Amino acid sequence: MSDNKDGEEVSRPWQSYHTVFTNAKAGMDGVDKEKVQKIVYEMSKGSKYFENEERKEMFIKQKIENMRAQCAKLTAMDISHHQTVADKKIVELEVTRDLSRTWLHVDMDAFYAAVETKENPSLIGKAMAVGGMSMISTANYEARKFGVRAAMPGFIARKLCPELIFVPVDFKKYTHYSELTRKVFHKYDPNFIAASLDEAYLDITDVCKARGISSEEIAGELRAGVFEETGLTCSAGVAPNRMIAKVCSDIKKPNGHFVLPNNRIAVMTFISSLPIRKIGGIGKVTEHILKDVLGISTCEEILHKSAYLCALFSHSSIDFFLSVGLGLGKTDTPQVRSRKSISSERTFSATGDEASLYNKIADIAESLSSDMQIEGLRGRTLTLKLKTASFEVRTRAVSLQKYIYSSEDILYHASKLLQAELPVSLRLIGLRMSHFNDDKPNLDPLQSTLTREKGLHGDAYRTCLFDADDEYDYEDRLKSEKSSYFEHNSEFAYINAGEIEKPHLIATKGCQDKGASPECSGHDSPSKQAGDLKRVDMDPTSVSGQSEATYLQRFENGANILHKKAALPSTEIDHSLWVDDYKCSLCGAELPPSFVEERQEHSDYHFAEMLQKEESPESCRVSIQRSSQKVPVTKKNGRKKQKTSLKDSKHIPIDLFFSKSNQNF
Ligand code: DCP
Ligand code: MG
Repeated sequence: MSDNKDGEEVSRPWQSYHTVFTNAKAGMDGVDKEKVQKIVYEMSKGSKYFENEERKEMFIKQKIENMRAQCAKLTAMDISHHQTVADKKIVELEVTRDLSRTWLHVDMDAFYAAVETKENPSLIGKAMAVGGMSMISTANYEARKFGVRAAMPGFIARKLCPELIFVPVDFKKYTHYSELTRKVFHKYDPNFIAASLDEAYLDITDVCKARGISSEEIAGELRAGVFEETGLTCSAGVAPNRMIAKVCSDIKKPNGHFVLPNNRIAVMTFISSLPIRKIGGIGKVTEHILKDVLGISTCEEILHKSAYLCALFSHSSIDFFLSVGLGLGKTDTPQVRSRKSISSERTFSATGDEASLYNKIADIAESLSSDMQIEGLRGRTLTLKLKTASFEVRTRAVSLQKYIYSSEDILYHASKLLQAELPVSLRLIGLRMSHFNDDKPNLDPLQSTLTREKGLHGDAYRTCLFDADDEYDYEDRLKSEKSSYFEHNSEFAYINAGEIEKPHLIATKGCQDKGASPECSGHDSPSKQAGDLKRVDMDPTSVSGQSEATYLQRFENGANILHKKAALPSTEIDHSLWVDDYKCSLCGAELPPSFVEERQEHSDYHFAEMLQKEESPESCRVSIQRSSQKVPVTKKNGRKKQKTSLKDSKHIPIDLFFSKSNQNF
């Protein structure tokens, strides 16, 4: 728990208990924060989740202390040197400022709740939440006044607001309304970027010009159009780039818009007093560290402390922070990128039964093969992902000399990989195929690395310290480690038998070269994503387990790699959700590893989806597929599963909720 004065910490421990549930969303300004914190604290206390939060907190505290010590060691000469580097970077970044485009970020107000209310007007004016006792997906603005918010377990929400009405999630409805909103967005920017069902980025530069009207008028018109089409309200933000547009759309929520003029002074003034936490990509941990180590609370203060940032962080992080300080963000429309991998995985109750594991891997091979055939793909790197009963995640990969796609070939190689791991008790098996036959050899440094491997090993089954795809990034990253005390706010990688499983620390491909810019957190629409396709099958017999896992903490004191056993932050437990460690395998949203809280929220979001699907009578086995479809979630093989009624689940222990969340990704 954090640094309250000792006396206070004993008597009011909840004051230092900050979780995602206590973080304010729009409409929660007047909430009695302490009351919420106390209830959340009391209802979580003693749970595995709580313990994990405490461990995370201690870990961050340690980081902060180390970073402070590192700062204290800086000499005047060091600081002057870092200042020169920082000033140069600022000049370079400033040159990239593009004020020629106008971006609009639109976000529906209390989306799921609003849809439910539209369909059932008796809910108007009543505090309601969409979801159930284990998790709520969102709450309307009436409920938010009580501190009820998305991603909160329903039983805590009910404690905060005893009158709270729960409405079950119905994705069909939200998808329908989402489609309607997109029809409207399309009129203003046919290439709009759908960030999620209820959110989109539109480049309105051309429409403003063509019609000779202001961005303010477009924002008003678009919102009115959405209301006309759907009967739902939305909020919008207009700014010269996407990062700021997103911040702006929250300012007048609900049912309003805010326009920031396209000039540098307006941007700098806006950004100057903006709390860093408002920026997508700066979550609880980053905020904590920047504040406690460097006293940075606002975006402007980032620029004041630029020398220290350069002393403490890696290049990509510095670029990101300085971009935030300058109010810079992406202004281009992302291009379609080609698919890099395709995968299929299955979660099930932990088992060590070999026959059963082989059956499962055969199923997965079949499913992967059929997906590959649909896409016309052949690949030659096969990666096996395993999650053990104790939540360790392992990957093993083989680079083949020929391209394969048939289920027999996949199964043959996958079985060999699996065999080397036996005996083992597993709760998840995944297979991923990459390096397709249309990949361009020799143009890609990754490819040449792989070729070297191949030369050495042929088809030998090797333990993959990191995915071949990531090798280049990894090496690049290692180079910067020496000077980088602390790259991202949550530097963890999984260990497996003492080895690095995968460089989760990588600034992310596709983001790295852009300096892990805030726009890497911009959620691209599935149709615009770098294409990875992943199928996740939830086995109806899945059971919950504990959230412990091992991780490797890296970069302590500059260069060393320390192995430690500890609980993972929940975001990291969900790491299998992130393809290539930055793209959400379910919806394609991009969130680099450093975006800890956003990732947690994001996985909570999908978890809510999955829980609802698990709980819904018609579907227990869920297949989720992300490709160029607009609707990323499809159901298959419906099987009945007991539904948790609100009555029955009056007292669901919080651990059940969290351990369930772990199993799902
Ligand atoms: N959602 C979810 N789980 C979360 C966050 C969101 O299931 N942890 C779902 C429900 C929301 C929808 O996504 O209705 C959109 O998310 P927003 O963050 O935009 O939240 P709302 O639209 O509900 O409210 P706001 O008015 O703050 O945008
Ligand atoms: Mg919304």
